[in-house]
Amino acid sequence: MQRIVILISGRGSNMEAIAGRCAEQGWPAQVAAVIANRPDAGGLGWAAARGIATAVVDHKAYTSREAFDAELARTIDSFEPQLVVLAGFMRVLGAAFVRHYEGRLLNIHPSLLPAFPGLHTHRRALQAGCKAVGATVHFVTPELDHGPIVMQSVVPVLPGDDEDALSARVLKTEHVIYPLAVRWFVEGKLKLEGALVRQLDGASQVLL
Ligand code: NHR
Ligand code: GAR
Repeated sequence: MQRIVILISGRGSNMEAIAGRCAEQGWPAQVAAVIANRPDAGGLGWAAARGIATAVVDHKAYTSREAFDAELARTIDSFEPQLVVLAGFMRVLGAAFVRHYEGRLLNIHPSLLPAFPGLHTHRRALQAGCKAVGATVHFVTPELDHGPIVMQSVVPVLPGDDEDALSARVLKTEHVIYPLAVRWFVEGKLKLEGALVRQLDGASQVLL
């Protein structure tokens, strides 16, 4: 049984989707812990209610990013995970942290990377007049939102969309592609080939 640790900052709907699918579909994996950088992260209650271990490493309690990263890594490693999943985790992680989890750290970003890395992606996509947007699951590298792409989803931008409408449409697809990408990882179906990720069964890596 592989162990997955999920990092969250907020409501944790992607965490719910992953933990739910993992349990329903009998993956060769279990969610060993959910860790938040904010004590008030809504997803902590959901996880605890399902008997999943939870922990908080409050970034406000650390004087440097390096000190926060080190304590976060210590907490993660106490659960001995094969995979660490960022699910709405909102702190940029340093190069030392990222290198420690190289090849076993995934993120979902609510844009069609490499477009709109960083924050406020939906607002920026609307301002740019994009007619399609989406979400990207990628391996995390030290450069923010630039790691090898595992899977993407694509949705239309519709007339009258505001940030909330767009983010809700994208989020629905996140709940499909993130569990699938995590399942592929724990089943050994993902192969990193330099900057590219191949799905070994030849399954489609885009949800249209
Ligand atoms: N760290 C590295 N090194 N590489 C990535 O690809 C990362 C990462 C850490 C988080 C998620 C993320 C995203 O997908 C992520 C990817 C937070 C920020 C940010 O600027 C940017 C990107 C992402 C998450 N955070 C502010 C900070 O100062 C704080 C914002 C807040 O607390 O609300 O860290 O887009
Ligand atoms: C998701 O849309 C995720 O893609 C995004 O935050 C939301 C988290 O929702 N992530 C980022 O913006 C990373 N910078 P959730 O807590 O309900 O999963």
